[in-house]
Amino acid sequence: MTIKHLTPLLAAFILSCSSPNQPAETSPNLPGNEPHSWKEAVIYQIYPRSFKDSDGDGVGDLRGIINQLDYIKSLGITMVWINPFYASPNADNGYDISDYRAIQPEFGNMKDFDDLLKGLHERDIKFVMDLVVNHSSDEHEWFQQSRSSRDNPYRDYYHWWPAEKGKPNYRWSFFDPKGEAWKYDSLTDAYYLHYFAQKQPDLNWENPKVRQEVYDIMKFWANKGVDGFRLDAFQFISKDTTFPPLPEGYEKNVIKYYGMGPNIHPYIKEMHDEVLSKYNVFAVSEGAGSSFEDAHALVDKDRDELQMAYHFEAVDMVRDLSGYTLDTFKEIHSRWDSAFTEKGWLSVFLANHDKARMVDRFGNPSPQFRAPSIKLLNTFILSMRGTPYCYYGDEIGMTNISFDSIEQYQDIAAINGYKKVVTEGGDIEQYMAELKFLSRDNGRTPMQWDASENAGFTSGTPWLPVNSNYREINVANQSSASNSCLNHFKEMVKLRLNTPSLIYGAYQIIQPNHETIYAYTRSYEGEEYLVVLNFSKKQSSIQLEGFDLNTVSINNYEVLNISDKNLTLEPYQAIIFKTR
Ligand code: TEU
Repeated sequence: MTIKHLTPLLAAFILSCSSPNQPAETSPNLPGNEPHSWKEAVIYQIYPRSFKDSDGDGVGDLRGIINQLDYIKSLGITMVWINPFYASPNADNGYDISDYRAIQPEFGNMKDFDDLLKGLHERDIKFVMDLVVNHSSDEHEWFQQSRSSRDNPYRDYYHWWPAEKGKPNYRWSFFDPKGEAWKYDSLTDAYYLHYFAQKQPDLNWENPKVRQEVYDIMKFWANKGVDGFRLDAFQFISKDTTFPPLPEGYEKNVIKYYGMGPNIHPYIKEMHDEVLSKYNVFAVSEGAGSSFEDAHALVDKDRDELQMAYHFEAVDMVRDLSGYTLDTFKEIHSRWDSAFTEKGWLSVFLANHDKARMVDRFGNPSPQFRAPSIKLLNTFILSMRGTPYCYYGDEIGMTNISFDSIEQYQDIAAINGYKKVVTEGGDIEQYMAELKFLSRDNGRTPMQWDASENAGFTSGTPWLPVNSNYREINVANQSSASNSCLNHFKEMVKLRLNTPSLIYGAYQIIQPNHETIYAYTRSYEGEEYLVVLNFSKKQSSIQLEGFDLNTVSINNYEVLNISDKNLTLEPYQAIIFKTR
C-alpha cells in the first residue's frame, strides 16, 4: 500500500509521525541537563484568529491579545507562542506567507505587534515567533518572480522540474486535493513542488540566497526583540533534490525520504552562526526527524544547533476513531524520556492548532468527567520532563465542536481531504466521522471568555462558530470557582515553576503495567515527587509501598483515599505527592 491510497487523515499521520522503535534505554535516569531559562519555561500557545477580536470583524487580532495580557499573565505562564500573523492570503490560516516583514491587516499592524511585545516583556513573559520557511505563499513576490520565466533571478528560490524531463517522481502532499506535491505550471512548462497546499510552494534551501533571506528575516524579528523562533515544518527544509523514485516501503520512514535531507545540519549550523548565536533567542524545531539519533542531532547542546524539538509520536497516537490505549501512552512518553535523560531537551504537549481538543482525544469530554480529566491532562503535561506547551482554551477544558457537514469546516486540510476522498470514491462516511473527531477546526474554535453572545470573543460574526457549550465552559465562570479547571491549571503551573524536581528531575515510571493508572516519580537533588494519574472513568487503586504519602502537592479532587499505602483514586483523579 502506498500513502497515495490512504485516507488523508491517516496519510498525514504516517507522513508526520516519527516513530523511533528502539527499546527504552536502561541507563540510569540522571538529569544531566544544565539549567536554562527555556527549559524552565511554560509556554502558552495562542491561535490568533481565535483568541480575542478587538474590532468586531469576527477574527481575533493582536489588539485583542493585548487586551487580554493580564489574563495571560494570571495563568503564570512564562512564554507565549503565537501562530503566524504575517501578511498572508490565508490559504492555510497564515501558514502561507506573502510578506515576512508585514502584519496581516486582519490581525493589526506593526505598531500593534510592537505594543504586544512590549506588553509581554513588561509582564516578564517571553515571546516565540512562528517562522514558516519550508515554504512561502505563491503570492509572495519571490514566487511571483520565480514562476514568471525560467531565467528570472528568483527561479531557483523554489523547486522547479522542467516538463521536458518528463513527469517528476511522485511526492505526496499534505493538503493537495489529489495528494500530489508537484503542480504543473503552463507559464514556464514546468512543475513546482509543494509538500503542503498548492498555494504553499516549497522554498529551495539549496540556494544560498534563500538561506540568507531567511536569516535576514530572523534578524529583523530578533532586532525587534523576539525571544525565540518556532521553526515550522522544519524537518522538511532539506530534501534530496534529485527527487529519486521512492523505494518500496518508504511509508515506514517517510521523513527520511521527504525531509531530514543531507544538508539539514550544515544549514542549521549556518543559521546558528548567522543568527541564533548572535541574539538571546532560542529555536524549537517542529518535528524531530525519524529517529532518536535525528532528534539528538538537532538538539544536543554540544552540536550548537537548536535548543529544542518536538516530536509527533505522542500526539499522533490518536489517529482514528479507536482512540488510544494507556499502555501505548505510557510506552511512548517513557521511551522518549529515556532517550533524553542525559543529553538533549524536548517539548511536552498533547494539543496544538493541528489537533482536535486534548480532552476529546486523551481525556473524557462528557459533562461528568470533562473537568477532572482536563485537570489530569494538565497535571501530566506540567509534571513531565521537557518544556510544556499549553494550548489556549485547554486551561478551561474547551472541547471539540464536532461538525456534521463539510460546509461547516474552514480548514484546507479537511476540505481538500474531502475532495480527495470523493474523487477516489473512498468511504466518505468514514472520512466525515474521522473529521468530526480529529479535524484541526475542532481545536481552533473561538476562546470562550464569558457567557455573553459569542462567548465574548467578538461583537461580530465569528470566523468559526463558537462551541455551544460556552455558557458553561468559559473563563469568567471558572475565575470565580475555586475548584475550576482554570484555577487548577494556575496552581499546577505555579507548582511546576517552583519545583526544580518537576523541571529537571529524573523520570521513573512506577508499575508500568497498571491498567488504568499512570504513575511516575521525578527526582532531583535528594527530593522526589510522585505523580499518580487515574486515566479511567472508574475508581482505581494502586499499592504504593515504600513511598511517604503524607505530603500532597496538588490534587484535582478534595478526597484523598489512602489506607495502608493503598491509594484509591476517583475517576480521572490526579495527585502529586512530595515523597522525599
Ligand atoms: O505543520 C506541519 C506538520 O508537519 C504537521 O502537519 C504535522 O505533520 C502534524 O501536526 C503531525 O501531527 C505545520 C503547521 O503546524 C500547520 O498548521 C501548517 O498547516 C503546516 O505546517 C504548513 O505550514
